[in-house]
Amino acid sequence: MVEAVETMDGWYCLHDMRTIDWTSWKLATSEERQAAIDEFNNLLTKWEAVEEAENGSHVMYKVIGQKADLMFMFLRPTMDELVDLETTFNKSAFADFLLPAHSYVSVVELSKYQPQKDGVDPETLPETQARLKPILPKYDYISFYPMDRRRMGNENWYTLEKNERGKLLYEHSKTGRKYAGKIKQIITGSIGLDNWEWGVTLFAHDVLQLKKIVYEMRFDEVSSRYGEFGEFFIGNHLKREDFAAYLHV
Ligand code: 76R
Repeated sequence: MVEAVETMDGWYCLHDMRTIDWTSWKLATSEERQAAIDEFNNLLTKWEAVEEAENGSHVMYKVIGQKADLMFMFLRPTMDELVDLETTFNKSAFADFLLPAHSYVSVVELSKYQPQKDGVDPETLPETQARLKPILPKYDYISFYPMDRRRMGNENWYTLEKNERGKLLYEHSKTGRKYAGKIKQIITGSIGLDNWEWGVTLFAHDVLQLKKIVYEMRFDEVSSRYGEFGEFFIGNHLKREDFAAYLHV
């Protein structure tokens, strides 16, 4: 039987996409709009305190295109905290003006394909812990998409031996490393949690690098033979200080 790989799992993750109901936002009085913005700013202050204490992280992006208007990515140590956060957000006045567009549930994941060095469990290393519980970068652009590993005919990831999968991922990582400093990637696992097997979140300073890395990776065997991709969401960073101006009507 083919051996599975052990995963190291970190913070739980919710990608939360919302569409703004501009019609009702415009119909609200300016006092109602201001109250919604103030309350939301208080929520942001709470989330920032969580991030400051390194108990989670979040980012907020403006989605380009009609799939959504806003994309939040939330990380929390437990699924309970994640659902509490979502419920509190849903109860806020600002959420009255938002329509659900999409969501994706996963957990930050690293795998143990590489052989252990000096018998040290990589999960115990501080650098691994930092990657499993990342403070999300606030880069200008984000790209999120879910993906699967193919299991069809001769292209079946799940019948490949573990060392073979490890080799293919090592090749993949060499492509990835070429984008050091340009792209920051966070892989979240969602087998058993959501409809696809992984979530891929990429952050970039230059939006074109998102296209370049995904294009180049299409030619890595692990993607060309074994990658299946879902819907892409692309966003521009929405800074807290720009939030009120963004909503101004
Ligand atoms: O964790 C590590 O950095 C070790 C090497 C590595 C692994 C194991 C790595 C490096 N990745 C790994 C696993 Mn990746 N990654 C993707 C995508 O669009 C596509 O074709 C694929 C989407 C991108 C853009 C990307 C980027 N990677 C994985 C897995 C889980 C595999 C499994 O178990 O099957 C997926 C789904 C996945 C997908 N990867 C890197 C990158 C980049 C930029 C790196 C280099 C990171 C660095 O060294 O700084």
